Amino acid sequence: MILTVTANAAIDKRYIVRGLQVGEVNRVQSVEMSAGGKGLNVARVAHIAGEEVLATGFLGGHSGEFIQETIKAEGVKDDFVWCDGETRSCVNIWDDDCKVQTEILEPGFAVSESKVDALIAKFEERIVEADIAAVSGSLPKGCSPELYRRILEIGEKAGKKVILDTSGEALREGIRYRPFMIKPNIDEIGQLVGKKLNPGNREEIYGAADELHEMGIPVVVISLGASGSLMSCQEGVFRAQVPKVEAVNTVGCGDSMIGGFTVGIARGLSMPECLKLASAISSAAAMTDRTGFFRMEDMEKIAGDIVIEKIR
Ligand code: TA6
Repeated sequence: MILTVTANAAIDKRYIVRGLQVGEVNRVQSVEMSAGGKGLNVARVAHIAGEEVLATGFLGGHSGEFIQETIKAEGVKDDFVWCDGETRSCVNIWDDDCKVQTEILEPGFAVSESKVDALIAKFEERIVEADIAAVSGSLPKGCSPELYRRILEIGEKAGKKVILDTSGEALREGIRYRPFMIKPNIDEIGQLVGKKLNPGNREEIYGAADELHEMGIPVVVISLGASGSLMSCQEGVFRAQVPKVEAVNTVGCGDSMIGGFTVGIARGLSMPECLKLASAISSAAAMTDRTGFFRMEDMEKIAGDIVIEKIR
């Protein structure tokens, strides 16, 4: 079983507009809503790939009920901590004229200390039956990175692998508690190792990933966008080259990649095999309008064209 934690769930609203004008009235051509927040995208993707998934985190209000009903209908099991606030909405505006994407993310409701304790207790109970856990996304108001520290410590005590996919202070704090895997972007990895990295300088990026790996994080994955991704782990440093796909929505592709890793790890694949599966799922996710979703047939077609190269 794969366990996902989404502290800051969201209803993801994708607006399709034509020629977005800041400061003007903009009419939306079509709207799509999905149960989102990074961990829920991970959960859906892992379920589509055929794994049993349990989603936990915080939910509240009518939006929380919408999310619960939606994931239930999609086949994902859930055990959330219910809070007094209203789960946030995150808006992703796709301008179909200039093919540009704009994201507007709400901060999320305030979570009390007793609810944080309740989530920790749930995680401690559920991690026992899990093969792997993925803890993803930002923290809602009132929730300090302490939440992720406590989760990572429980995971370590239970002898389970915990992936931490977050950013900012939560990531800087989190890496001190040795998550099994992180997936920072180039700016974030630069902040973690204390130097600004040049995206064009591959050697510098490989070196930074190695540095984090040597700090005690078994797997460090860096997305290089359309150029694929890079992974530093015990077996070496690997680069995944992905074929060019007809991308229609790249929101949630990073979450889909994490979903692919959870599936590979739960199936006992080697890390390079996990990278291949995760890259295929993430590329397939870019080919659909729906956020945090992919079609098996797209993934299977892409998988054969992914090249995993050992760099050192
Ligand atoms: O990665 C896409 C996404 O998960 C969206 O579903 C959206 O809800 C957003 O990211 C949330 O990001 P955050 O960093 O605030 O948790």
